[in-house]
Amino acid sequence: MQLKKKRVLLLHTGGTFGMHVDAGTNQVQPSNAGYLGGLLQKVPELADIANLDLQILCNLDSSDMRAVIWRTLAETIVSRWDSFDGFVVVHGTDTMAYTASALSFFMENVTKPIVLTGSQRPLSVLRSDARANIIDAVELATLGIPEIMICFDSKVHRGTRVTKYSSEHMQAFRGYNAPPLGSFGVHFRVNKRSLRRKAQISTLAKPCLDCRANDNIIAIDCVPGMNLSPTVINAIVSSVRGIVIRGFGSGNLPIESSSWISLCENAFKNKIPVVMATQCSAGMVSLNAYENGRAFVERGVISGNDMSFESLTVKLMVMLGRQISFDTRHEFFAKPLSDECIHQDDDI
Ligand code: ASN
Repeated sequence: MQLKKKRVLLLHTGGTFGMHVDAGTNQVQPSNAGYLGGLLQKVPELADIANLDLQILCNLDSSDMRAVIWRTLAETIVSRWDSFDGFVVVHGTDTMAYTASALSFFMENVTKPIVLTGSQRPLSVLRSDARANIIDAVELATLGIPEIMICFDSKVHRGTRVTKYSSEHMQAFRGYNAPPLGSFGVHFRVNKRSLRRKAQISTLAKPCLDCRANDNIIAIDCVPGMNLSPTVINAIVSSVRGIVIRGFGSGNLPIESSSWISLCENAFKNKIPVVMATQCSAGMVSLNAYENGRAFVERGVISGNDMSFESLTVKLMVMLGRQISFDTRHEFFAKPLSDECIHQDDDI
């Protein structure tokens, strides 16, 4: 007996996947919508895996992604929820992890797979990773895993626990403080212990949507010897609603010169939340570990905990969008919304 094929909606948002490389300049150029309409002709196997429908939401380099487009994407998925068993979002790799976090925070009670993918090389060129990635992503979207995921180079990551780490390798993504959820080899292997338990709700129920997010934030990297002038501090505090600082190691900043402390004190006075992240590519922020971190705990700085930079910045946008009171900012950050951080009392 032939099993009925699953229905998958492919939502195109842009990125290298659908572009072509101009032979003369080697520049990656956006291609026209007609090319995307021909996807099934280029990768006919997709039709064997699922009944596909295609919707082109936009055709952006993902550097131009922002909160308002995340919202449109989430609303589109929910508006078409009943007609599909799974969703594949074709997206540029540069900010894919931010979009995956945003969808994870915007959508509660996800009972069907939502899979983001893209490629390092366009589908139209030789030696492209686009073909394998889209085949894996569509297959994953038929498997009923109730998660928002990034599927890339045969690995599957939770949307809130992944980071882009290479602009060169086909393996562009890796997990951040978390192992992959699964991988495609000869078979698809799932890391069962990492998967969420299936929700006790019907897949007919639509996810609850809360797409409020305020992206008026700034992220600053500290380097040794870097000081912020009073003019810069004033400019920051008077123009943004939230601040992320990427400190050293477990979240440390210079204290012998007072400018970082001054930034945090000024932000505190103006009820602008400051979140400390780390420049390390693994591990967690532990502000109490050193004097150079404790000084910022005393100034009300929020710990980024073990969150990826992408997840942490989007969580700050969500906190601002939901108008969480300044006094409860630490609690909001410490509590996972979508498995983006450990519960404070769990071991990492
Ligand atoms: N600049 C592209 C983007 O993120 C990179 C890619 O998709 N590989 O849209």
